[in-house]
Amino acid sequence: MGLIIYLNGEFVPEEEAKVSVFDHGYLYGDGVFEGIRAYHGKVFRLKEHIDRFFDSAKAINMTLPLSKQEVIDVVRETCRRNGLTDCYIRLIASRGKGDLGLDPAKCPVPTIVNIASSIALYPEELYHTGMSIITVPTRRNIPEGVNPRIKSLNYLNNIMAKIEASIAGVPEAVMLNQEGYVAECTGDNIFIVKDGVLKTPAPYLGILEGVTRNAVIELALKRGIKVLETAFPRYDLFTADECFLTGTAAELIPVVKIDNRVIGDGKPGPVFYQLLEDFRELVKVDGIDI
Ligand code: PXG
Repeated sequence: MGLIIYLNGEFVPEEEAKVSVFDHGYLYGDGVFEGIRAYHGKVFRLKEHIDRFFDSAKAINMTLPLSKQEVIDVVRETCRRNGLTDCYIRLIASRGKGDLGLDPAKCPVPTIVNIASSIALYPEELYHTGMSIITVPTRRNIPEGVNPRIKSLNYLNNIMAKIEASIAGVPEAVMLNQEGYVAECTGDNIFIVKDGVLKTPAPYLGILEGVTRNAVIELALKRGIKVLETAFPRYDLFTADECFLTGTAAELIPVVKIDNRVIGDGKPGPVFYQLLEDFRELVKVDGIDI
């Protein structure tokens, strides 16, 4: 059965959810988006996603035609209309229809779309065996260009890295920033554990400040684990006791090999298992009701 899609103030069947080929989201990747998840009838950290959505729009000088509360209600209503309680939600604001030039001033009205659909989960086995990933030559966008903190419709930087990983036969890529410090993966943030300390790249290094990342930092602090948001090179990956990734789709997923080198003892570690358990409890209670 087809989905009901929110498109510019209306809920329409997916066959009717059409956007112009003159939309600058299509012509130039000019726009922003969010990937959100609902668990058991609650949209996880919806307020944080909406805040980031509005910050992304502000950063590209786009004024959204809806208030934050209206966008929250659009997200909830899209879930309700599709009868979904556990789902993946894709909220998109593109610059809107304009002419063939790149001037956004020719696009008077942003196009707002929201999709709620079933989620493609990683196999549960991966949470026990761990992933093998590589660092790739493609560097993360420099903050002075398109700042990675903006969740923009320009994902080519990450897609290039993903292609490099796929060619090498692994599911994910570690991207370094321009200075060679570890930044993040193509759609996930990265954490390491060394001597009981949890470390993750700081936002100024040029990363998307993940909602899952921030939740994991809070959970770790609650457990009394020391957390450092800092800069580190690949050396710290290779010498880490544990490594894992965080993201809306992945939740927390362990990494046991990087560039064919074994991380720690080659198995997901105790800090990972503790935080995954805490996270899976958190999603049951921390969210806005559909
Ligand atoms: N870094 C990047 C570059 C991302 O795109 C994250 C980190 C994790 O952020 P959250 O807020 O989700 O914890 C993302 C997440 C998907 C998918 O379907 C995920 C993202 C983008 C596109 C698709 O897994 N972004």
